[in-house]
Amino acid sequence: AQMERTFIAIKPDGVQRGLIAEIISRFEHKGFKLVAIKILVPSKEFAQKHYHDLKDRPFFNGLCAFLSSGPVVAMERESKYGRKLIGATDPQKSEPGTIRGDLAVVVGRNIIQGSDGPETAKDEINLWFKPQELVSYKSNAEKWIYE
Ligand code: YYY
Ligand code: MG
Repeated sequence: AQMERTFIAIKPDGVQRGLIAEIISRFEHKGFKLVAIKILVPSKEFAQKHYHDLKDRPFFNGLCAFLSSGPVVAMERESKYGRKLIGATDPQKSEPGTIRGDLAVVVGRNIIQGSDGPETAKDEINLWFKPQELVSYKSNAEKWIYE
């Protein structure tokens, strides 16, 4: 496996429920390298850009209204583990042990966004972060996490 960049966002429900530290700790404990992090309230237009692939779905408007309804914690992280920590889109179908499986109940309040692959990760990171917001450093933990 190769080091993969991923965009992760704690949605307004996760922030309001006091789950920022819980969610961040899961990625931190799994050895995901933190490259960028910030808190912001996205505009509705920004949410529409982020979810542009879903613009024809019936839930698009509500989804964009929800994402822009309060603060979101946005991150870029790097790992060789993929998106299994997050769990299936519908928390009713996510396995216990995953973030959504443990902490969320319904699909419209599934507390976290994670890019679904390297291509969408690239687009999402470019949308949410300016290049100067990404921090370049050597993780000293890596030699203990990877062989
Ligand atoms: O990547 P992921 O968040 O797991 O699912 P997507 O298919 O990209 O959908 C984005 C977002 O839309 C999802 O996290 C909740 C919402 N949504 C919904 O409200 N109802 C659906 N039937 C499907 C998705
Ligand atoms: Mg998605």
